[in-house]
Amino acid sequence: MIAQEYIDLWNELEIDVPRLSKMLEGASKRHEDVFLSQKNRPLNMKYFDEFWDGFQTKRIKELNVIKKEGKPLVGTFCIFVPEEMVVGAGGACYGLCSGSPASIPEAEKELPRNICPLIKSAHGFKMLKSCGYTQSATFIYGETTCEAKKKTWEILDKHHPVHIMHIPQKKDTKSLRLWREEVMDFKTHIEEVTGNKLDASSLKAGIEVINEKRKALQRLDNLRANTNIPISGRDALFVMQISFIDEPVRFTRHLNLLCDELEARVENQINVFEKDSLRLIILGTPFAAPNWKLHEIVETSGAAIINEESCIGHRYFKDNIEVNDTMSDEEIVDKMVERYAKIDCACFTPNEARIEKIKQMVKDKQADGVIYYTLSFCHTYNVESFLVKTALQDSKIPFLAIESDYSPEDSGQIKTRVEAFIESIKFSKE
Ligand code: BJ8
Repeated sequence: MIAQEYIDLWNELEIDVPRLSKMLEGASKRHEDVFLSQKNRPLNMKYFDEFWDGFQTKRIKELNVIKKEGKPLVGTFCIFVPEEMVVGAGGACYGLCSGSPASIPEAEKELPRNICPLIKSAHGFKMLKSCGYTQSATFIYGETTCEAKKKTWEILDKHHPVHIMHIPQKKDTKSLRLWREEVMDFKTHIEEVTGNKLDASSLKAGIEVINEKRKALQRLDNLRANTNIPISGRDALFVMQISFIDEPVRFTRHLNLLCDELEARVENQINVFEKDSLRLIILGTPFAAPNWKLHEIVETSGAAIINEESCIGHRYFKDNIEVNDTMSDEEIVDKMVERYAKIDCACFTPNEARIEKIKQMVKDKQADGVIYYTLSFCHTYNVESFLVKTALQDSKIPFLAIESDYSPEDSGQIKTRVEAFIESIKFSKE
Protein backbone atom coordinates (compact mmCIF):
# COMPACT_ATOMS: atom_id res chain seq x y z
CA MET A 1 0.00 0.00 0.00
CA ILE A 2 1.57 3.30 -1.13
CA ALA A 3 1.18 6.18 1.37
CA GLN A 4 -0.97 9.11 0.18
CA GLU A 5 1.97 11.58 0.39
CA TYR A 6 3.80 9.60 -2.31
CA ILE A 7 0.71 9.30 -4.50
CA ASP A 8 0.40 13.10 -4.28
CA LEU A 9 4.06 13.48 -5.23
CA TRP A 10 3.66 11.07 -8.15
CA ASN A 11 0.66 13.04 -9.38
CA GLU A 12 2.71 16.22 -9.15
CA LEU A 13 5.38 14.55 -11.29
CA GLU A 14 2.71 13.45 -13.79
CA ILE A 15 3.47 9.82 -13.10
CA ASP A 16 1.03 7.16 -14.27
CA VAL A 17 0.13 6.12 -10.72
CA PRO A 18 -1.73 2.81 -11.39
CA ARG A 19 1.01 1.65 -13.75
CA LEU A 20 3.90 2.48 -11.41
CA SER A 21 2.08 0.87 -8.46
CA LYS A 22 1.63 -2.31 -10.49
CA MET A 23 5.27 -2.29 -11.64
CA LEU A 24 6.41 -1.92 -8.03
CA GLU A 25 4.42 -5.00 -7.00
CA GLY A 26 6.32 -6.97 -9.66
CA ALA A 27 9.67 -5.47 -8.60
CA SER A 28 9.03 -6.34 -4.97
CA LYS A 29 8.07 -9.94 -5.77
CA ARG A 30 11.15 -10.37 -7.97
CA HIS A 31 13.38 -8.92 -5.22
CA GLU A 32 11.91 -11.44 -2.80
CA ASP A 33 12.53 -14.36 -5.18
CA VAL A 34 16.05 -13.42 -6.23
CA PHE A 35 17.48 -11.98 -3.00
CA LEU A 36 15.47 -12.70 0.11
CA SER A 37 15.36 -16.41 -0.72
CA GLN A 38 19.16 -16.70 -0.35
CA LYS A 39 20.61 -18.34 2.75
CA ASN A 40 23.19 -16.79 5.07
CA ARG A 41 22.97 -13.23 3.75
CA PRO A 42 24.99 -10.53 5.55
CA LEU A 43 22.81 -8.71 8.10
CA ASN A 44 23.83 -5.34 6.68
CA MET A 45 22.02 -6.13 3.43
CA LYS A 46 18.93 -5.01 5.34
CA TYR A 47 19.62 -1.36 4.53
CA PHE A 48 19.76 -2.09 0.80
CA ASP A 49 16.61 -4.25 0.90
CA GLU A 50 14.76 -1.45 2.67
CA PHE A 51 16.11 1.09 0.21
CA TRP A 52 14.63 -1.02 -2.60
CA ASP A 53 11.23 -0.93 -0.87
CA GLY A 54 11.32 2.88 -1.02
CA PHE A 55 13.23 3.48 -4.22
CA GLN A 56 10.26 5.03 -6.04
CA THR A 57 8.80 6.72 -2.97
CA LYS A 58 11.20 7.87 -0.20
CA ARG A 59 14.12 8.47 -2.53
CA ILE A 60 11.97 10.32 -5.06
CA LYS A 61 10.72 12.54 -2.26
CA GLU A 62 14.32 13.34 -1.21
CA LEU A 63 15.29 14.14 -4.79
CA ASN A 64 12.41 16.52 -5.24
CA VAL A 65 13.41 18.44 -2.12
CA ILE A 66 16.81 19.01 -3.79
CA LYS A 67 15.13 20.07 -7.02
CA LYS A 68 12.89 22.57 -5.26
CA GLU A 69 16.06 24.22 -3.90
CA GLY A 70 17.06 24.95 -7.53
CA LYS A 71 19.75 22.22 -7.61
CA PRO A 72 20.11 19.94 -10.65
CA LEU A 73 18.79 16.37 -10.88
CA VAL A 74 20.62 14.61 -13.68
CA GLY A 75 19.38 11.25 -14.94
CA THR A 76 21.82 9.16 -16.90
CA PHE A 77 22.46 5.84 -18.67
CA CYS A 78 26.22 6.10 -18.82
CA ILE A 79 29.21 6.40 -16.50
CA PHE A 80 30.78 9.11 -18.65
CA VAL A 81 28.68 11.69 -16.83
CA PRO A 82 30.96 13.93 -14.68
CA GLU A 83 28.81 13.32 -11.62
CA GLU A 84 31.27 15.09 -9.31
CA MET A 85 30.16 18.38 -10.89
CA VAL A 86 26.49 17.65 -10.23
CA VAL A 87 27.20 16.68 -6.62
CA GLY A 88 29.53 19.68 -6.18
CA ALA A 89 26.64 21.90 -7.27
CA GLY A 90 24.47 20.38 -4.52
CA GLY A 91 22.46 18.27 -6.97
CA ALA A 92 22.05 14.57 -7.56
CA CYS A 93 23.13 12.36 -10.40
CA TYR A 94 21.44 8.98 -10.79
CA GLY A 95 20.82 6.06 -13.11
CA LEU A 96 17.41 6.01 -14.80
CA CYS A 97 15.02 3.06 -14.94
CA SER A 98 16.28 0.96 -17.85
CA GLY A 99 16.48 -2.68 -16.78
CA SER A 100 12.91 -3.93 -17.11
CA PRO A 101 11.17 -5.57 -20.09
CA ALA A 102 7.79 -4.13 -18.99
CA SER A 103 8.25 -0.78 -20.75
CA ILE A 104 9.70 -2.16 -24.01
CA PRO A 105 6.45 -2.69 -26.00
CA GLU A 106 5.61 1.00 -25.52
CA ALA A 107 9.10 2.07 -26.67
CA GLU A 108 8.73 -0.03 -29.81
CA LYS A 109 6.00 2.37 -30.96
CA GLU A 110 8.80 4.91 -31.57
CA LEU A 111 12.01 2.87 -31.72
CA PRO A 112 12.97 -0.12 -33.87
CA ARG A 113 12.61 -3.59 -32.35
CA ASN A 114 16.17 -4.61 -33.09
CA ILE A 115 18.09 -2.27 -30.80
CA CYS A 116 19.49 -2.78 -27.33
CA PRO A 117 16.88 -3.48 -24.59
CA LEU A 118 18.49 -0.97 -22.20
CA ILE A 119 17.66 1.90 -24.54
CA LYS A 120 14.15 0.65 -25.31
CA SER A 121 13.39 0.01 -21.65
CA ALA A 122 14.47 3.53 -20.67
CA HIS A 123 12.63 5.18 -23.55
CA GLY A 124 9.49 3.19 -22.70
CA PHE A 125 9.63 4.31 -19.06
CA LYS A 126 9.60 7.91 -20.26
CA MET A 127 6.73 7.33 -22.69
CA LEU A 128 4.70 5.56 -19.99
CA LYS A 129 5.63 8.13 -17.31
CA SER A 130 6.26 5.27 -14.93
CA CYS A 131 9.69 6.05 -13.43
CA GLY A 132 9.99 8.65 -10.67
CA TYR A 133 13.66 9.25 -11.53
CA THR A 134 12.97 10.10 -15.16
CA GLN A 135 9.98 12.27 -14.27
CA SER A 136 12.01 14.17 -11.67
CA ALA A 137 15.12 14.81 -13.79
CA THR A 138 16.02 18.42 -14.58
CA PHE A 139 17.58 16.97 -17.68
CA ILE A 140 18.64 13.60 -19.01
CA TYR A 141 22.30 13.16 -19.79
CA GLY A 142 22.87 11.63 -23.22
CA GLU A 143 26.14 10.61 -24.87
CA THR A 144 27.37 9.48 -28.24
CA THR A 145 28.78 6.12 -27.21
CA CYS A 146 26.71 3.95 -29.53
CA GLU A 147 24.57 4.40 -32.63
CA ALA A 148 21.28 3.45 -31.02
CA LYS A 149 21.71 5.77 -28.06
CA LYS A 150 22.77 8.82 -30.02
CA LYS A 151 19.78 8.64 -32.35
CA THR A 152 17.38 7.87 -29.51
CA TRP A 153 18.31 11.15 -27.77
CA GLU A 154 16.72 13.08 -30.65
CA ILE A 155 13.43 11.27 -30.03
CA LEU A 156 13.70 11.24 -26.23
CA ASP A 157 14.31 15.00 -26.28
CA LYS A 158 10.76 15.43 -27.58
CA HIS A 159 9.55 13.98 -24.25
CA HIS A 160 12.15 15.36 -21.80
CA PRO A 161 15.14 17.74 -22.05
CA VAL A 162 18.37 15.92 -22.98
CA HIS A 163 21.90 17.32 -22.72
CA ILE A 164 24.23 15.44 -25.06
CA MET A 165 27.97 15.05 -24.55
CA HIS A 166 30.09 14.08 -27.52
CA ILE A 167 32.24 11.17 -26.34
CA PRO A 168 35.34 10.80 -28.52
CA GLN A 169 35.93 7.24 -29.65
CA LYS A 170 39.70 7.33 -29.71
CA LYS A 171 42.08 8.29 -26.94
CA ASP A 172 44.60 10.38 -28.85
CA THR A 173 45.45 13.98 -27.92
CA LYS A 174 43.03 15.46 -30.45
CA SER A 175 40.14 13.41 -29.06
CA LEU A 176 40.98 14.24 -25.46
CA ARG A 177 40.96 17.95 -26.32
CA LEU A 178 37.40 17.52 -27.58
CA TRP A 179 36.48 15.60 -24.41
CA ARG A 180 37.82 18.42 -22.25
CA GLU A 181 35.67 20.94 -24.13
CA GLU A 182 32.65 18.72 -23.62
CA VAL A 183 33.35 18.50 -19.88
CA MET A 184 33.60 22.31 -19.73
CA ASP A 185 30.27 22.64 -21.60
CA PHE A 186 28.70 20.27 -19.09
CA LYS A 187 30.05 22.44 -16.28
CA THR A 188 28.51 25.54 -17.89
CA HIS A 189 25.20 23.71 -18.26
CA ILE A 190 25.17 22.83 -14.55
CA GLU A 191 26.06 26.44 -13.68
CA GLU A 192 23.13 27.66 -15.80
CA VAL A 193 20.73 25.42 -13.86
CA THR A 194 21.90 26.61 -10.43
CA GLY A 195 22.86 30.18 -11.33
CA ASN A 196 26.13 29.64 -9.40
CA LYS A 197 29.72 29.18 -10.52
CA LEU A 198 31.29 25.79 -9.91
CA ASP A 199 34.56 26.89 -8.35
CA ALA A 200 37.53 24.84 -7.14
CA SER A 201 36.08 24.28 -3.69
CA SER A 202 32.68 23.02 -4.91
CA LEU A 203 34.36 20.79 -7.48
CA LYS A 204 36.61 19.37 -4.76
CA ALA A 205 33.63 18.80 -2.48
CA GLY A 206 31.86 16.79 -5.19
CA ILE A 207 35.04 14.81 -5.94
CA GLU A 208 35.53 13.91 -2.28
CA VAL A 209 32.00 12.53 -1.94
CA ILE A 210 32.25 10.41 -5.09
CA ASN A 211 35.83 9.29 -4.32
CA GLU A 212 34.63 7.97 -0.95
CA LYS A 213 31.78 6.12 -2.63
CA ARG A 214 34.17 4.58 -5.16
CA LYS A 215 36.60 3.59 -2.40
CA ALA A 216 33.83 1.77 -0.54
CA LEU A 217 32.87 -0.04 -3.75
CA GLN A 218 36.54 -1.00 -4.25
CA ARG A 219 36.53 -2.37 -0.72
CA LEU A 220 33.49 -4.54 -1.50
CA ASP A 221 35.16 -5.62 -4.72
CA ASN A 222 38.25 -6.87 -2.87
CA LEU A 223 36.29 -8.61 -0.13
CA ARG A 224 34.03 -10.59 -2.42
CA ALA A 225 37.02 -12.08 -4.22
CA ASN A 226 38.31 -13.76 -1.07
CA THR A 227 38.92 -17.51 -0.92
CA ASN A 228 35.96 -17.67 1.45
CA ILE A 229 33.38 -15.66 -0.44
CA PRO A 230 31.45 -13.62 2.15
CA ILE A 231 28.66 -12.31 -0.09
CA SER A 232 26.86 -13.61 -3.15
CA GLY A 233 27.41 -12.02 -6.55
CA ARG A 234 23.70 -11.28 -6.63
CA ASP A 235 23.89 -9.23 -3.44
CA ALA A 236 27.05 -7.43 -4.58
CA LEU A 237 25.36 -6.54 -7.88
CA PHE A 238 22.29 -5.29 -6.01
CA VAL A 239 24.47 -3.01 -3.86
CA MET A 240 26.19 -1.64 -6.97
CA GLN A 241 22.87 -0.99 -8.66
CA ILE A 242 21.72 0.96 -5.60
CA SER A 243 24.98 2.95 -5.69
CA PHE A 244 23.57 4.65 -8.79
CA ILE A 245 20.40 5.91 -7.13
CA ASP A 246 21.03 6.39 -3.42
CA GLU A 247 22.30 9.55 -1.73
CA PRO A 248 26.09 9.01 -1.99
CA VAL A 249 27.20 9.90 1.57
CA ARG A 250 24.54 7.73 3.22
CA PHE A 251 25.16 4.94 0.72
CA THR A 252 28.91 5.00 1.46
CA ARG A 253 28.30 4.81 5.20
CA HIS A 254 26.05 1.77 4.83
CA LEU A 255 28.36 0.09 2.35
CA ASN A 256 31.29 0.51 4.75
CA LEU A 257 29.18 -1.10 7.50
CA LEU A 258 28.48 -4.01 5.16
CA CYS A 259 32.20 -4.27 4.36
CA ASP A 260 33.05 -4.34 8.10
CA GLU A 261 30.71 -7.29 8.42
CA LEU A 262 32.22 -8.98 5.35
CA GLU A 263 35.71 -8.52 6.80
CA ALA A 264 34.59 -10.31 9.96
CA ARG A 265 33.07 -13.06 7.81
CA VAL A 266 36.34 -13.49 5.96
CA GLU A 267 38.22 -13.74 9.25
CA ASN A 268 35.76 -16.35 10.48
CA GLN A 269 35.98 -18.22 7.16
CA ILE A 270 32.30 -17.83 6.35
CA ASN A 271 31.59 -18.69 2.75
CA VAL A 272 28.10 -18.20 1.26
CA PHE A 273 28.88 -20.78 -1.42
CA GLU A 274 29.71 -24.48 -1.23
CA LYS A 275 33.41 -25.02 -0.70
CA ASP A 276 35.21 -25.34 -4.05
CA SER A 277 32.43 -23.60 -6.02
CA LEU A 278 33.77 -22.24 -9.30
CA ARG A 279 34.67 -18.55 -9.29
CA LEU A 280 33.46 -16.63 -12.34
CA ILE A 281 33.84 -13.04 -13.55
CA ILE A 282 31.16 -11.48 -15.74
CA LEU A 283 32.41 -9.16 -18.51
CA GLY A 284 30.57 -6.77 -20.79
CA THR A 285 27.49 -4.59 -20.88
CA PRO A 286 25.81 -3.07 -17.81
CA PHE A 287 23.14 -4.70 -15.62
CA ALA A 288 20.51 -2.07 -14.84
CA ALA A 289 18.11 -3.13 -12.05
CA PRO A 290 16.04 -5.30 -12.12
CA ASN A 291 18.12 -7.20 -14.67
CA TRP A 292 19.27 -10.01 -12.36
CA LYS A 293 18.71 -12.85 -14.80
CA LEU A 294 22.28 -13.96 -15.45
CA HIS A 295 23.39 -13.69 -11.83
CA GLU A 296 20.43 -15.72 -10.67
CA ILE A 297 21.07 -18.40 -13.27
CA VAL A 298 24.81 -18.68 -12.59
CA GLU A 299 24.49 -18.75 -8.82
CA THR A 300 21.73 -21.34 -8.86
CA SER A 301 23.87 -23.51 -11.13
CA GLY A 302 26.71 -24.06 -8.67
CA ALA A 303 29.13 -21.21 -9.41
CA ALA A 304 29.94 -17.96 -7.61
CA ILE A 305 30.20 -14.58 -9.33
CA ILE A 306 33.12 -12.71 -7.83
CA ASN A 307 33.23 -9.67 -10.08
CA GLU A 308 31.58 -7.74 -12.92
CA GLU A 309 33.84 -6.08 -15.47
CA SER A 310 30.94 -3.83 -16.32
CA CYS A 311 29.74 -0.25 -15.89
CA ILE A 312 27.48 -1.42 -13.07
CA GLY A 313 30.65 -2.76 -11.52
CA HIS A 314 34.39 -2.49 -11.78
CA ARG A 315 34.51 -0.06 -14.73
CA TYR A 316 32.54 2.47 -12.69
CA PHE A 317 34.62 2.51 -9.51
CA LYS A 318 38.12 1.44 -10.53
CA ASP A 319 39.54 5.00 -10.78
CA ASN A 320 39.36 7.94 -8.39
CA ILE A 321 40.25 11.57 -9.01
CA GLU A 322 43.34 12.78 -7.15
CA VAL A 323 43.20 16.47 -6.24
CA ASN A 324 44.90 18.66 -3.64
CA ASP A 325 44.10 21.95 -1.94
CA THR A 326 46.32 24.11 -4.12
CA MET A 327 44.69 23.19 -7.43
CA SER A 328 42.72 25.73 -9.46
CA ASP A 329 39.35 24.85 -10.99
CA GLU A 330 41.06 24.45 -14.38
CA GLU A 331 43.57 21.96 -12.94
CA ILE A 332 40.78 20.06 -11.22
CA VAL A 333 38.86 19.79 -14.48
CA ASP A 334 42.06 18.41 -16.10
CA LYS A 335 42.18 15.70 -13.44
CA MET A 336 38.54 14.86 -14.07
CA VAL A 337 39.14 14.63 -17.82
CA GLU A 338 42.10 12.32 -17.16
CA ARG A 339 40.04 10.06 -14.91
CA TYR A 340 37.11 9.75 -17.31
CA ALA A 341 39.47 9.04 -20.20
CA LYS A 342 40.45 5.81 -18.43
CA ILE A 343 36.96 4.32 -18.93
CA ASP A 344 37.49 1.38 -21.24
CA CYS A 345 34.06 1.17 -22.85
CA ALA A 346 33.96 -0.87 -26.07
CA CYS A 347 32.97 2.32 -27.91
CA PHE A 348 36.72 3.12 -28.09
CA THR A 349 38.98 1.95 -30.84
CA PRO A 350 41.47 0.51 -30.20
CA ASN A 351 40.61 -0.66 -26.70
CA GLU A 352 43.53 -2.90 -25.80
CA ALA A 353 43.78 -1.61 -22.24
CA ARG A 354 40.46 -3.36 -21.51
CA ILE A 355 41.81 -6.73 -22.60
CA GLU A 356 44.96 -6.36 -20.51
CA LYS A 357 42.86 -5.30 -17.53
CA ILE A 358 40.57 -8.35 -17.89
CA LYS A 359 43.56 -10.72 -17.96
CA GLN A 360 44.93 -9.08 -14.84
CA MET A 361 41.56 -9.27 -13.07
CA VAL A 362 41.24 -12.99 -13.77
CA LYS A 363 44.72 -13.51 -12.33
CA ASP A 364 44.32 -11.26 -9.27
CA LYS A 365 40.93 -12.63 -8.34
CA GLN A 366 41.86 -16.24 -9.12
CA ALA A 367 38.84 -16.70 -11.34
CA ASP A 368 38.17 -20.08 -12.95
CA GLY A 369 36.60 -18.52 -16.04
CA VAL A 370 34.63 -15.65 -17.51
CA ILE A 371 31.19 -15.15 -18.99
CA TYR A 372 31.08 -12.41 -21.61
CA TYR A 373 27.63 -10.86 -21.41
CA THR A 374 26.28 -8.72 -24.22
CA LEU A 375 22.88 -7.09 -24.30
CA SER A 376 21.21 -8.02 -27.59
CA PHE A 377 22.15 -5.74 -30.49
CA CYS A 378 25.02 -4.04 -28.63
CA HIS A 379 27.42 -4.14 -31.55
CA THR A 380 30.50 -2.62 -29.90
CA TYR A 381 30.63 -5.13 -27.03
CA ASN A 382 29.52 -7.97 -29.27
CA VAL A 383 32.26 -7.37 -31.84
CA GLU A 384 34.89 -6.74 -29.17
CA SER A 385 34.06 -10.11 -27.60
CA PHE A 386 36.06 -11.82 -30.36
CA LEU A 387 39.21 -9.93 -29.38
CA VAL A 388 38.66 -10.62 -25.69
CA LYS A 389 37.94 -14.30 -26.35
CA THR A 390 41.07 -14.73 -28.46
CA ALA A 391 43.27 -13.08 -25.84
CA LEU A 392 41.77 -15.13 -23.01
CA GLN A 393 41.96 -18.38 -24.91
CA ASP A 394 45.65 -17.70 -25.57
CA SER A 395 46.01 -17.45 -21.80
CA LYS A 396 43.94 -20.66 -21.36
CA ILE A 397 41.13 -18.86 -19.52
CA PRO A 398 37.72 -20.56 -20.02
CA PHE A 399 35.30 -18.26 -21.86
CA LEU A 400 31.56 -18.35 -22.52
CA ALA A 401 29.67 -15.69 -24.50
CA ILE A 402 26.02 -14.99 -23.70
CA GLU A 403 23.88 -12.53 -25.63
CA SER A 404 20.49 -11.82 -24.13
CA ASP A 405 17.76 -9.26 -23.56
CA TYR A 406 15.44 -8.64 -20.62
CA SER A 407 12.81 -11.24 -21.42
CA PRO A 408 12.73 -14.37 -19.24
CA GLU A 409 12.14 -16.55 -22.32
CA ASP A 410 15.74 -17.59 -22.89
CA SER A 411 16.46 -18.35 -19.19
CA GLY A 412 16.20 -22.12 -19.67
CA GLN A 413 18.53 -22.08 -22.65
CA ILE A 414 21.07 -19.85 -20.84
CA LYS A 415 20.95 -22.13 -17.80
CA THR A 416 21.75 -25.16 -19.95
CA ARG A 417 24.74 -23.37 -21.47
CA VAL A 418 26.00 -22.07 -18.12
CA GLU A 419 25.72 -25.54 -16.54
CA ALA A 420 27.63 -27.08 -19.44
CA PHE A 421 30.31 -24.38 -19.10
CA ILE A 422 30.65 -25.04 -15.36
CA GLU A 423 30.89 -28.79 -15.96
CA SER A 424 33.56 -28.34 -18.62
CA ILE A 425 35.70 -26.19 -16.29
CA LYS A 426 35.29 -28.72 -13.47
CA PHE A 427 36.21 -31.54 -15.82
CA SER A 428 39.37 -29.83 -17.03
CA LYS A 429 40.35 -28.93 -13.45
CA GLU A 430 40.04 -32.55 -12.42
S1 BJ8 B 1 30.60 3.52 -20.70
S2 BJ8 B 1 29.10 0.43 -21.61
S3 BJ8 B 1 27.41 2.84 -19.65
S4 BJ8 B 1 28.09 3.39 -23.12
S5 BJ8 B 1 23.24 1.30 -24.70
S6 BJ8 B 1 26.65 0.66 -25.53
S7 BJ8 B 1 24.65 -1.87 -23.99
S8 BJ8 B 1 23.96 -0.85 -27.34
S9 BJ8 B 1 25.42 1.06 -21.99
FE1 BJ8 B 1 27.39 1.84 -21.72
FE2 BJ8 B 1 28.53 4.13 -21.06
FE3 BJ8 B 1 29.91 2.33 -22.45
FE4 BJ8 B 1 29.35 1.91 -19.94
FE5 BJ8 B 1 25.64 -1.29 -25.89
FE6 BJ8 B 1 23.13 -0.83 -25.26
FE7 BJ8 B 1 24.62 1.07 -26.40
FE8 BJ8 B 1 25.11 0.34 -23.92
